[in-house]
Amino acid sequence: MITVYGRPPTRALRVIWMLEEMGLPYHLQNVDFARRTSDADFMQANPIGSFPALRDGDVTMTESCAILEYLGNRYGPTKLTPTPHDPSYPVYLSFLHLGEASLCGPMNVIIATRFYAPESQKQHWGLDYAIDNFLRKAVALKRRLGESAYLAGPDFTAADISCGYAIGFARSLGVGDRLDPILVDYLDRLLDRPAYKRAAVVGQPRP
Ligand SMILES: N[C@@H](CCC(=O)N[C@@H](CS)C(=O)NCC(=O)O)C(=O)O
Repeated sequence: MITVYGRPPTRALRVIWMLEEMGLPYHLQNVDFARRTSDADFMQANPIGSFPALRDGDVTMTESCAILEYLGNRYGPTKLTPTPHDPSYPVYLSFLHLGEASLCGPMNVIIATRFYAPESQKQHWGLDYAIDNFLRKAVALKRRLGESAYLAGPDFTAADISCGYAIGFARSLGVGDRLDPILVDYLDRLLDRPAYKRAAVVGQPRP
């Protein structure tokens, strides 16, 4: 059984969304975010202490977008992860990585500042830079979505999970009104997917 460490709204959401898209069974391992570095089982799965981690038999993995690629290739074939001979592969791979390396990663500083910085340091140049940097790079998505329905072409792929998560993350940080309408429309299309809707409530208390 596949075990996912971490839960929405952290980047574990990317992994759970992928599992839901693929219809694969999984177990969600509840780890308290605040105490995660004292959780021996979690720290063994992910020694750097970030969410998510994945355990699949003898395999342990970290890095949300690498896990998407693993799941598609290990349990595919699936259109969610185009393979190297597919003409869409280069653009797919670029956006799969762009979603984390260029979009989401730099936003950690926004989260950390908002929640953990002392009051006197909550407003600073680096924070505005991180937001402007995200918005400038998100233009690459807008340009691509002017050419095709999804980032890799006509089909939804793991690249959309990667970048869609990043745009949703930015919107949850209050940057929504600075997002281009094309990106807002794209995000709304992604969030309307049944697999996303199932993934987003995983681990939440039931009403
Ligand atoms: N590049 C990593 C980033 C992981 C990451 O930063 N996760 C956040 C939660 S969304 C976290 O655990 N932050 C605390 C930390 O890194 O110690 C990935 O995509 O999995």
